Amino acid sequence: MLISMALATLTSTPALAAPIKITGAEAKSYWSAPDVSYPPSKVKDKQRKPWYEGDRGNGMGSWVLVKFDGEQPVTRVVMLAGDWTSATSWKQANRPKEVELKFSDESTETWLLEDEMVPQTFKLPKTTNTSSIRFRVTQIFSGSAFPDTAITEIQVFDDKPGEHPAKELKASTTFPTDSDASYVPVMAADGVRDTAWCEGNKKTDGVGEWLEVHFEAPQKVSKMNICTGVCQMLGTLHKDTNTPTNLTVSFSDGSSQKVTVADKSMPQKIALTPRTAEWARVTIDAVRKGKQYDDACISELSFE
Ligand SMILES: [Ca+2]
Ligand SMILES: [Ca+2]
Repeated sequence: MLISMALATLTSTPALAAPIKITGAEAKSYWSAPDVSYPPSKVKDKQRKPWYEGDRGNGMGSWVLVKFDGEQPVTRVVMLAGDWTSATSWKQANRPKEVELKFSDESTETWLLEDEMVPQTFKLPKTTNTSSIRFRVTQIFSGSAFPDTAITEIQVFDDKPGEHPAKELKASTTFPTDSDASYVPVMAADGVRDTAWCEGNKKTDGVGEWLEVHFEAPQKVSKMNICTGVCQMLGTLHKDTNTPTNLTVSFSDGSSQKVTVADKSMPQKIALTPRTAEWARVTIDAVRKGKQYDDACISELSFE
């Protein structure tokens, strides 16, 4: 009895992670031209434009540093490696392959990355109190066209209650990757508003299609955070695709709830009847039609 209770406690331990606010960013160098520049602040703008190093050579040895408001207990770091401006530019520029993390107490960790256009997570071996993290690129995956290394976003988390980290995202269908972007489900869990999962059912306007978030462990769920359509800050692309307005949220415990979402290019927080679940699915019940594309998109989806 005691053993089974201990196990139950262990398996329901919530994987907590609240984002730590990045107050500033610096870099050894950055790429700029009269008409366009890629300063270090691009790693914290929640958009798909990246920081590009401006060193001579391929970017090995270049670094970007993010700062916090005083010392913070860091447990995990997420990186969108490479240039996420488009699926094409991601292939063209160098992506970090190995990064040295250096904390404000001078201690370091080495992070080996995969060569995939998906958010990548590094869990620190122990909670580290630090006021900054410097990411120094020590190995790269070579791009097909540009001899420069890019990082699109860096997100840093502590162990306080926040959005439940997603282990995996699944969807009923996915729009095929084109030169503009990838629309795979995880694009709805990358912390970037101008990347999205889009359904790929050519016979419908998206009604009936679904997106599912699997958590790292069973979680108490009481809120949904959602950015529907292509939830760009300027909002111009938002009108182009079908945008879900009515959803059914269903859970691994068999329960479900219908919700209405406002048609706006803004993150929305929707209260849910609290329950414990291992995964949550949103099924599209109705859409506002897009001007250009008859496909429905969701830019960000998370639960807390
Ligand atoms: Ca960015
Ligand atoms: Ca996104």
